[in-house]
Amino acid sequence: MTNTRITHIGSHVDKEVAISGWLYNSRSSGSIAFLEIRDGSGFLQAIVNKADVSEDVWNDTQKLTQESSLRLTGIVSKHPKKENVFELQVKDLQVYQFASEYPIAHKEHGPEFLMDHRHLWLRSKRQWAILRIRDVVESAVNEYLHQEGFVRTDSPVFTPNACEGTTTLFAVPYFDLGEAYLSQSGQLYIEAAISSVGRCYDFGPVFRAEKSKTKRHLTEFWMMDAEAAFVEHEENMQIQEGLIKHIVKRCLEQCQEEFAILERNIEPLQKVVELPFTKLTYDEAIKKLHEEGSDIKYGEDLGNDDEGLLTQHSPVPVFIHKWPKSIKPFYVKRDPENEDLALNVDLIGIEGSGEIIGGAQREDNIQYLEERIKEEGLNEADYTWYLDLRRYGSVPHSGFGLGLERMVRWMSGVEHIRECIPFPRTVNRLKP
Ligand code: AMO
Repeated sequence: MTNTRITHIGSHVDKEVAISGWLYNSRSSGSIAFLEIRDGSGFLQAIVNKADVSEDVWNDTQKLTQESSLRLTGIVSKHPKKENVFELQVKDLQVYQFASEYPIAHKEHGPEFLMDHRHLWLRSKRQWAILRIRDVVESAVNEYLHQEGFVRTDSPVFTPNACEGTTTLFAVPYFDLGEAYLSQSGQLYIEAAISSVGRCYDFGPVFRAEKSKTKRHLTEFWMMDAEAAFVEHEENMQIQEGLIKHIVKRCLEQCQEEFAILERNIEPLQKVVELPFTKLTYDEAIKKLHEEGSDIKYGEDLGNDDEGLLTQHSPVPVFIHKWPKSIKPFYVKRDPENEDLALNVDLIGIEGSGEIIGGAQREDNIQYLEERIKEEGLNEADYTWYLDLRRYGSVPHSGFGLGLERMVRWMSGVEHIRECIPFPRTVNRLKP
């Protein structure tokens, strides 16, 4: 007899197999019990017929509680009506544990209750689907970047200096060396690594002490920072577009079951793979926003509503590029055609997903960088190493940062980002 996982069950029709898992749901009618089993790879209906099993097995079946862990042996059969759906006709049952009364019943629970029980909530079908979409997104990112010649060179989490401004830093005491900060982005470090490997990326947790309590903000989230030597502004956008298309394509290919569980309409995603992305300069975006009735002033950052207005009729994500340099970080290169503008870019996703990527061509002129570091009130001594990169073989280069949970939120079509990371950290939540 073969041990198998639910995902492979279709290749064992009419054969006897054993499956280990948990009881997700069950119902009984007279002498027949229907057990919905999950084993991590999928969900399966197992049918226990009183006449086909021993008295002990039948008694155990009656005692099973939600989330009891078990091993079932039986014959695989095709679902009588549904294509590609299989069932297990149970012959034997071994119970690893009869679970205590499970706190998350199959009914509506409030979000705070579910968040308090996140360690258990992860087992629900919906959370299972999101975790798996997250995994597909991560794999697709790694796959695309390797395909494009990027080498993974991960960045430290403890850092001596700020990357994205000083207002959102988490400080931690660091032995006799004073304070360290949890990284806001690994960008500055991968800028160093491009001079070794040409194109590189990191992928890991970053931290922002941002008090934003929106559906898109976490205090700890995962970011993929990519950086490439000799790549300038336009090509930077091309790489980003290629990456997003690749992720969406992989999700469409590999997440059909997950999308069905989440009732996610995939039509908009198909268009994203096929059509070229839209590009608007910041100036054009402001003009468009005014036409749409927004009261945003030139020089302001785009808010949630503005991003919504700019993408509402677009079938594809929209690049907003060349922002006023005054609202962008010190490392962004000035636009040679207009010194007041920066060669940066934000990619705004469709379907209300908001900003997915932030990126820029980097300033390669050392004098200008020194001025900008002073202007931003940063401690120059902390950036000496970074300025070395502009001393020894400075090259034009660009990069970008993709927020993993923003991408997962968009792909899954869920409303709140807290469901897009296994254990979310937000302003109000540190547990479990
Ligand atoms: P930026 O600050 O735009 O750029 O961040 C890059 C991307 O990270 C995601 N993101 C967040 N996700 C969840 N919660 C948050 N609080 C949060 N903040 C940002 C977004 C965003 O587009 N170093 C630059 C990138 C670069 O130029 O290479 C940076 O960090 O998806």
